[in-house]
Amino acid sequence: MEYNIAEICRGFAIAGDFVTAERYGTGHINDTFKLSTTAQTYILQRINTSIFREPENLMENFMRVSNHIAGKIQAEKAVNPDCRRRYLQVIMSHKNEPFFIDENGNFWRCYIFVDEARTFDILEKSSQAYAAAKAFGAFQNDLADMPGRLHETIANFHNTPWRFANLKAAVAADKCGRLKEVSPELDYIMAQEKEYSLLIDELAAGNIFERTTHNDTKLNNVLIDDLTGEGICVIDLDTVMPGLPHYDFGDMVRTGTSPAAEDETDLSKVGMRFEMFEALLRGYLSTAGNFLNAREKELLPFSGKLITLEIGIRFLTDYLEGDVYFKIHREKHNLDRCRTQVKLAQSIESQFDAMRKLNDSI
Ligand code: ADP
Ligand code: GN1
Ligand code: MG
Repeated sequence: MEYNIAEICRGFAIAGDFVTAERYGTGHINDTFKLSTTAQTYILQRINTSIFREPENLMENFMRVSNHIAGKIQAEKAVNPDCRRRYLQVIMSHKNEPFFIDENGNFWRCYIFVDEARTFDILEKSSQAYAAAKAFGAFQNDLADMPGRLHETIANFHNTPWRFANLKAAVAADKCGRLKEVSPELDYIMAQEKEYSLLIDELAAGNIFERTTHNDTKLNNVLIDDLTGEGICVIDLDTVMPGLPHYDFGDMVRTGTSPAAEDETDLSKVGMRFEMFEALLRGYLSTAGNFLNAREKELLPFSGKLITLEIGIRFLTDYLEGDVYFKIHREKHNLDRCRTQVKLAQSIESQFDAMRKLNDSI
């Protein structure tokens, strides 16, 4: 669907006059535009409200998180002169709300485009992995003292047993007659069942703790500074809510260690690069290491396999249900995505002893 962006811009207190807007990024859920006016560049996003059912609550979370982080960053002004690039600066609507609802009921938000920085769908070097993981660890650390509990923007988001139960329901229904195509992937996923409740059981047993986490730490959700190579700004705050640190570390391993795209069809290219895992672990522990307890730290390598399989389960469920959740751009797109996740989980499994040893040595 196309939108009248020039008209939508008029809802926000932006600087200058509308010049252009182009679709931007590779996200699977929202619609993102890079917007230029005569004065400034912005990101304008339409929130997918069939997935995020309570967008006002989501934006309330967003403002609490970005204000909390902004407070910390501004306190460091002397050491960080370009602090305005380090957090998302939301543009208010003319009704002084952090969103604008257009005449068709679409829910929009707008923030300043952080220039001279980029995101990577595939990491090129281990220094980027270190920088990105350090930034996500700092994000968790910064939010550790934020008062109150955030809204859960999507219930059960990282509840792996629940995701697995949904997959089994989709298998039983086989609504689109696709089950026959997915046997190898499904067999592997079924065989790992005993692992799916491990983190949730550890939480229930009081060995690990709920914290405020990002929950979608795809490596393309952190902006890497062009000049310094530093992870300058954590973005995509839709799922920041109560969670486990492992959900974030696990998703970094899922998206930061393979040299292939999430939807690569040549599976021989997919696998975990150990040097990337090491850089992620060292970068993450450099900022998150001080608040994790021994058991939380011990479970980090496991989280890489778990979250990779969890997202694989979600792609497969969506494929069986007829591609109703993730945006697809070709036939079997969700199946291709599921296949890379299964291949990556197998690669992680085969290197697991070395991952654990490295983690124990840090
Ligand atoms: P999605 O939910 O669709 O993944 P994101 O919020 O991650 O949406 O935005 C999509 C892409 O837009 C990001 O991967 C990043 O490249 C770019 N982007 C988002 N926010 C900014 C920003 N404030 N400054 C510069 N680029 C941004
Ligand atoms: C979605 O919006 P995006 O593309 O950053 C999804 C994540 C998945 C990811 C898989 C709200 O993230 O949970 O891990 O796709 N976001 C939501 O690439 O479901
Ligand atoms: Mg994103």
